[in-house]
Amino acid sequence: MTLKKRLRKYFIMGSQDCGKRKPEDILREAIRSGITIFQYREKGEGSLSEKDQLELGQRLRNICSEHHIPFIVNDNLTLVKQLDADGVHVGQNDTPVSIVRDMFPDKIIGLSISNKVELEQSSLEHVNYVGAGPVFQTMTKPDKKPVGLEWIKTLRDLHPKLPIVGIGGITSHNAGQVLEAGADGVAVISAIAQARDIHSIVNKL
Ligand code: TZP
Ligand code: MG
Repeated sequence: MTLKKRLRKYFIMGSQDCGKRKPEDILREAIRSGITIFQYREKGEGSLSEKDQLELGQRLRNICSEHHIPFIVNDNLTLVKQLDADGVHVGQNDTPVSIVRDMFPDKIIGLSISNKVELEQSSLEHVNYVGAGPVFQTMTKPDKKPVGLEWIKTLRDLHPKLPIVGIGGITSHNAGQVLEAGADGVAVISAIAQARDIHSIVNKL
């Protein structure tokens, strides 16, 4: 499968996103329901200690391997190595992608880009896909101003072939607009992690 296709339903989750449910159970159900790629993002309030992160990461990594779902790790390059992840996603304030590429010549590298200034500062030659957002207002990153569908359209116009995934405030109701604006896929946390009926939501995405 091409990476563009792999990005179509991109589920992101850490223990802090799961409420009372077990992350393993949510991931299994999301995979059964049709997600195409997964990112382990242990971050912010309620996230696990280093040791517990490694243990949960190993369990989630194994679930993805069993089902041939690419396993991406957010930010943490040590964890990428320890879990032998398929890829890593970094933001503008994380390790520069040129260094990440030197460390991991064959892994998938994703980079968040939210505006033209960030785009100009980014070495796209080291990147396999770009995360664009937050598209809509979201409680998962409340302090970051939404960039709207306009940013997806702009990025698509400037880079017709670049694999792009929209992120931030995406639900089963607005996912279609994100794809129409030019994204190859939608990345979601709360829409799946907090869904009452994961199967129905993943289907609608
Ligand atoms: N990056 C930009 S928005 C966001 C991240 C990690 C949070 C997305 O979470 P949700 O719950 O799908 O809005
Ligand atoms: Mg980051």
